[in-house]
Amino acid sequence: MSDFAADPSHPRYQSLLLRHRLEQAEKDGLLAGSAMIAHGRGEAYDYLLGERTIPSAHMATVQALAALRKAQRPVISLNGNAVALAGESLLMLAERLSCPVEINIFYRTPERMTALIGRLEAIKEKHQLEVQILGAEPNARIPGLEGPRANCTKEGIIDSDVIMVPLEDGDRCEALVAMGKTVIVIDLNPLSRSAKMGSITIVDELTRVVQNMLANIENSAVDEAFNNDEVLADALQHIATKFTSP
Ligand code: PTJ
Repeated sequence: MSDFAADPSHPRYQSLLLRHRLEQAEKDGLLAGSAMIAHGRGEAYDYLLGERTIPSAHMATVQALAALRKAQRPVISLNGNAVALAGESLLMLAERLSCPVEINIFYRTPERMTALIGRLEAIKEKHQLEVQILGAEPNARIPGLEGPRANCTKEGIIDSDVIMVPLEDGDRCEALVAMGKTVIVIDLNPLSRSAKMGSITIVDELTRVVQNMLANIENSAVDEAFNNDEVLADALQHIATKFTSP
């Protein structure tokens, strides 16, 4: 972040900071070609949600935390955007949850995998974190998916019971749900296939979600009445209100 010059008092500071992280990650070879497009779509939805955590997203975040804490084999799946935007806090969360992270990318190339693993190892070293980083040597495939994006590890994604997938694509989310897993989706677009397919969908911006999780880690309990369709409907309602209120 060395050449990031914006002042924290700037009204768009947070947005500029996230863009800067992506620009830097692009230079470092971490990102997919369409990463900026995905981010732009996320920004548009975030604007419509008021760039804040709406109450139903907070509820879903607490439910997700509770599921991760209760899980036998939780795992956090990471792609290029997730590492670029929130690599440090995601690894801190994984340590607090005592779970591994697995690099699992849609546009898989050996170069990107090496760059992403290298970035995570550097964060681990810097903060002296005890987190297992999986994905470098895939030994299994997600059933029902074609091509390199299905590559994963048995000890991570395959054997997990609860998996958190920030900014996931719909196909893979569907394949993970079909495997019987509890799939926690983080996606600002409540209309995306991933958002609709997920077991617990957090309609909120990734960096805010991870901060909220870190802040609430001791205070999460499973709510048996949790209803994911209501979470999605509430997010859409917030967006609709944006258009109808002055
Ligand atoms: O690193 P790879 O190869 O796995 O590729 C990652 C991307 C994100 C490029 C790939 O998965 C992709 O193309 O994703 P999509 O289909 O564009 O979906 C990304 C979703 O994430 C969209 O619905 C966006 O609204 C949402 N999104 C983008 N940025 C954020 C976000 N949701 C939460 N927080 C964000 N910061």
